[in-house]
Amino acid sequence: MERRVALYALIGALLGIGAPVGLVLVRSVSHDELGLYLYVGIGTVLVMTIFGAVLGAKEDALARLTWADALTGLGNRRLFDQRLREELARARRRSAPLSLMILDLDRFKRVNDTFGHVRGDFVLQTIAGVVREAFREGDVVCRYGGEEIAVIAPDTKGTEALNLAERVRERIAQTEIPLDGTPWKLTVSVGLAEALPGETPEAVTDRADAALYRAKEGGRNRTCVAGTDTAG
Ligand code: GH3
Ligand code: MG
Ligand code: MG
Repeated sequence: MERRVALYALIGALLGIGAPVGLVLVRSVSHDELGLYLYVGIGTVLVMTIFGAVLGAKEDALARLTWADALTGLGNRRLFDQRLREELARARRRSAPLSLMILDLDRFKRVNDTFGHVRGDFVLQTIAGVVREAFREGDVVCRYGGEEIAVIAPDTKGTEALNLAERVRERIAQTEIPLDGTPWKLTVSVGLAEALPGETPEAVTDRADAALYRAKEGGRNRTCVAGTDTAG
């Protein structure tokens, strides 16, 4: 048995044993029915509630770890895959628009090569913070790959998403990140696709990716919007 399973089973067993033992103790000091009801009614319920809350809090913490990217605190790839599937299905049911953006840091390898991976990580965390701040609560911001961030924007048409993407791109370009005392600026390229009716997660991701590729080819620090054909 796993150690934690054994530990919590033991705590449960001790609490279980404690209940009748407590009952005997209560009985030995008082034969009053009220004392008995108070013991069972309040004592047992309180102990079970606290035990349940402790387990629930631990499960919450684990769930956060399961869905979060350890470095940036954004959603991880697993969350992205799941939410894209769910949000596309929801958009289809409600005939609502949905946009997907993939942001890729430009020439990020240079940061690592110049300042080392630890500073590179710091840059990634900073940019992740800027992106998260720029989007609404209902938008899903995830670390898609190494230095790529994907944003699912439900109920958002491509034209509206283009404004959002441009706003965040400009904000990043203006952000000064202190590296070894020198303010460092970097840019991102963005690929954007509005989901087509009934489109699969893979297909819309492919189109956003192709648009991102065009943004890179076109000189970086720009947003490209996917066409409606599969070539992006
Ligand atoms: P481009 O403009 O074409 O995107 O150039 P780039 O240098 O950003 O692209 P490339 O794919 O050549 O390099 C991506 C770099 O991102 C290489 C890799 O070391 C770095 N990277 C990926 N994940 C992490 C990470 O978690 N931490 C750090 N420090 N670097 C990372
Ligand atoms: Mg890059
Ligand atoms: Mg990349």
